[in-house]
Amino acid sequence: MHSIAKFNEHKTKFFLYYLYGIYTHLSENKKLNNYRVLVLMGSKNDSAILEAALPYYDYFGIAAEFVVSSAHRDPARTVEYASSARAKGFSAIVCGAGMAAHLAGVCAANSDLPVIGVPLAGGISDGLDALLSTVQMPGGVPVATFAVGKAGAINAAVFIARLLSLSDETLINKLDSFRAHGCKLPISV
Ligand code: RP5
Repeated sequence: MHSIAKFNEHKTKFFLYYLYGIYTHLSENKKLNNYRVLVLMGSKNDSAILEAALPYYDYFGIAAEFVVSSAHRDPARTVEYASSARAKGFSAIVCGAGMAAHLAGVCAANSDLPVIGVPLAGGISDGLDALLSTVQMPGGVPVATFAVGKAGAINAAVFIARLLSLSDETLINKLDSFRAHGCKLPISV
């Protein structure tokens, strides 16, 4: 009798450890796969600059989805992307556009997610037109506007990692290593 009770006790303990293992595995996975960022660009020609940030998103474990949708050439589609982004599970929207760069502004007008604008060169004064079009938003409709070009695209990824690190210790550690490498990606990502 005694040995049966002992056996049952072991079985119960084993079962509880098993459940705990499943729970830990699922929550780790959730943490790793949870973050999604929508990266919109005004033209296919903008993709090389915006995709330069891809290794940074990878390093921080953030899934970045790149989509071409112009505020001017595909207005309805762009509004749909912005207004459905939160429900689809995105944590932020990054918008890269050149010339009369209204993409980030349109997204900020149609979503309450953090919207980051990356002005791109190609128009007048190497992107000064896009910078002013992106940054000069009316009060209440914010677009966090970063540097023109590749640096801005990369900083968008790092900034989003910093925002998400407010509630994620794994990201705090990743940011620590990133800083220890001179704010560059460690060699083996
Ligand atoms: C913007 O105007 C795009 O973001 C691109 O940088 C620039 C030129 O656009 P396309 O003529 O290549 O469509 O809308």
